Amino acid sequence: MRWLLLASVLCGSALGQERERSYNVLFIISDDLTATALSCYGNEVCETPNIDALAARGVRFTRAYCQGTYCGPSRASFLTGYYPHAIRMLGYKSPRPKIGDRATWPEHFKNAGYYTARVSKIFHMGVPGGIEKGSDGADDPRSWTERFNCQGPEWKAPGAGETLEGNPDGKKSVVGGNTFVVVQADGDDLVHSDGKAAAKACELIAKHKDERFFLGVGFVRPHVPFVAPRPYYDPFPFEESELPPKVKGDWDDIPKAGINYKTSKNMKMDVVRQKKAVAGYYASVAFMDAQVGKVLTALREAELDDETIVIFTSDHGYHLGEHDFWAKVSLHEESAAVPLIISVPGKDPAVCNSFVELLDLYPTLASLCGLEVPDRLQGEDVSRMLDDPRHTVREAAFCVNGKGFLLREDDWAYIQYAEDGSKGAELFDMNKDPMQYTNLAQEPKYREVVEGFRAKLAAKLKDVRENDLD
Ligand SMILES: [Ca+2]
Repeated sequence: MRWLLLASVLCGSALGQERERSYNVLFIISDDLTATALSCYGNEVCETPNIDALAARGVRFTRAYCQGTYCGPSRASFLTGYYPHAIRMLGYKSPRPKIGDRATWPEHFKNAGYYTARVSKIFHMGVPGGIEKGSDGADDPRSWTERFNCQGPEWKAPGAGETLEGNPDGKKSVVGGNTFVVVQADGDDLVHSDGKAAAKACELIAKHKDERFFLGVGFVRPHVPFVAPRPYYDPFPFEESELPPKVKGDWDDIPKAGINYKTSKNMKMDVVRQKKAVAGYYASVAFMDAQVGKVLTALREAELDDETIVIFTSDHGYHLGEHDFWAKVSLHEESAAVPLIISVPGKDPAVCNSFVELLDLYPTLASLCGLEVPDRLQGEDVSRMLDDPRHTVREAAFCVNGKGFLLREDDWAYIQYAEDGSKGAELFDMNKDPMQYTNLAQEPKYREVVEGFRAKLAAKLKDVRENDLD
């Protein structure tokens, strides 16, 4: 009898530990969201109370970087555990052919017995085209137990709309596509893809609360078109939008390859339209934040806060007029840095200034949930940072676009265009010049720093390409 009792106590305690090491994962990703738009990252105009509340109970990372500054490569990278150059993925296709039978991040959890679900955009999806159709995009079906697309009207939503891009005389009516359009939409949140995604996520949390789940919830705002129900626009009258400083001669020291694909100039946006773009972006962020709030409320109501790790991030950052650049792709700070908040039950809230990459999510979450961490993963397990925010795993974050490479260190940001550097380079002293106005790459004084970075970049790329995929 005593043995039985002891065995049951031992067994119970082992089960208890097992339970302790096992969590649900709620992964929330916004599309094209710059950290600088969030109030918990210091924005004083845009209001994001729900994301702020998550930051207040989790660890907020101030130096998190994406691995590719646009949807396709960024998402393919953190979902597979490889840098974009390892899977030769700089476009918008599914990474599956490149990884063969290797498990993606959600698939790794599925293989461990988790119920895994995708709600809306996790792998790449065209916005707004794919959302209007409600199609799967470049999804990876085997990653998920179930998947749900969230069709929405996007720029066709009834309301007051205006095309800001390529419309200098204001004669164009509201036109869609991947373009700067604002729509103050009639009706409520549920008209739109993100409103439907939040509702589906809430439903799945309630339905699967008694089993382990990995739930990926993708919101498409603030990706263009800037469509949100009218009340979200009210706090942001465009006349009051503040634009970043315009510095005379700002482009003179930026190599041609570093001038972003969207600029105030080539978009033909005057200052009024630029202000409307900022207001539309903020309204879209506020709308997305409200949807995050609904999902977090559902988690609390299901009494799952104590057993669920919540992650909030974006696939890359965004320019809102800095250097007269707009949108993504640039390797400057606004575009390469991402918001990242990780909340783990029982851990103290903190702000962590160590470098992390989105690539770290796969090994870190596997480790936190007691799953095997596959050796092949190119990211790092940063879970120790959640106990000790001073812990570091790398000296530099690494990020690419189709044309160039970024190495971001404590003191420097180094951007090189073309692998041989033949298309120019940018070097910024991030302590003295955090807004990146003065490119030092051509200054004789910094020749050694530049040479050092050239060598570090070559070594990094060699390392990235040494993988098990060929
Ligand atoms: Ca994106």
